Amino acid sequence: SISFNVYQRYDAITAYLEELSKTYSSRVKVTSIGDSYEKRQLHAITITNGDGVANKNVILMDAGIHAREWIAPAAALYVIQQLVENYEQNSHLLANYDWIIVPLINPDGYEYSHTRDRLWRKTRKPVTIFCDGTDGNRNFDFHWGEIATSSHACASTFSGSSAFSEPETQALRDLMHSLSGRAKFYLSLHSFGNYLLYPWGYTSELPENWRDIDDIARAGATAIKTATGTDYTVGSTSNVLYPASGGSLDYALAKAKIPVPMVMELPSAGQQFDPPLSKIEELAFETWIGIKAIAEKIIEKY
Ligand code: 0X9
Ligand code: ZN
Repeated sequence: SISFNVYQRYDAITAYLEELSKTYSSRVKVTSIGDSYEKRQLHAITITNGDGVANKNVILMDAGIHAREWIAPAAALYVIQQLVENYEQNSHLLANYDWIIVPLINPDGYEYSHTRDRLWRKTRKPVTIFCDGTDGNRNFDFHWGEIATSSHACASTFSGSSAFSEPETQALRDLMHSLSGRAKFYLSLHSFGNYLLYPWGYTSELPENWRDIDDIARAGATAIKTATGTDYTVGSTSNVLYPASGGSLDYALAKAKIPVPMVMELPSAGQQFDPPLSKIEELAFETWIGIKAIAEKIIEKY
């Protein structure tokens, strides 16, 4: 089991995933999709209904590409807990779909934000003798380095020495491509600001299927509003937040051909990247309500 009254560290998250894979071995598999720069395993949990049917459609999620956004991995763990430990109530979400979740895609940065620098955002691979780290969400190879990214190694939005310069973004890229054709929905969890975002980040134009994506995102926002009263803004990244290129969101649609990709910027509870410990569980629950509503739409339409 895992508790939501603290922000869990990498080792505790890993132990929880291992525990689930042992306790629920017919429905859960934990794999490593690669190593971080500091040689931490990047764990993906595959959750199924255990019926043994191969190559089902997939819902793909990640969290924690930005180190300091601690509520994001917490919410991903909550989704995992609901799908695995509360399976009976959620089995409809696993009948024809498998879920693959990477709850902490940037563990080096996450640990560094716990031990050294609370506001660290990037990965941890050195770039120059003075500065470390690349913004993982500027490092994807689609309009890489064009907009709202920095070419300065010391900047918090440094796009990297090249596209996919980081082992963490390479691993996520490879996972996306390995699920090509199967993955229908991709969700990347971030914080903060209550946004449900879809492509594009690189241009204010909209993707050809934006009406479908928008409709599905609004189902999530409405479910959250109904459950807790929390407001989410829904729209394309460049139109409702800011233009930015090289993110995993745009890459998922353009290159991995995942038809419905979204970024969710979770609430701050008035404390930026530090929602109080007493709020973690309710924010994670509320996020789960939104994700469940979105997943139900996806399952119905794809
Ligand atoms: O700037 C970002 O990477 C995200 N916001 S955050 O405050 N969590 O850093 C927004 C990402 C939206 N998606 C794209 N830029 N494609
Ligand atoms: Zn972020």
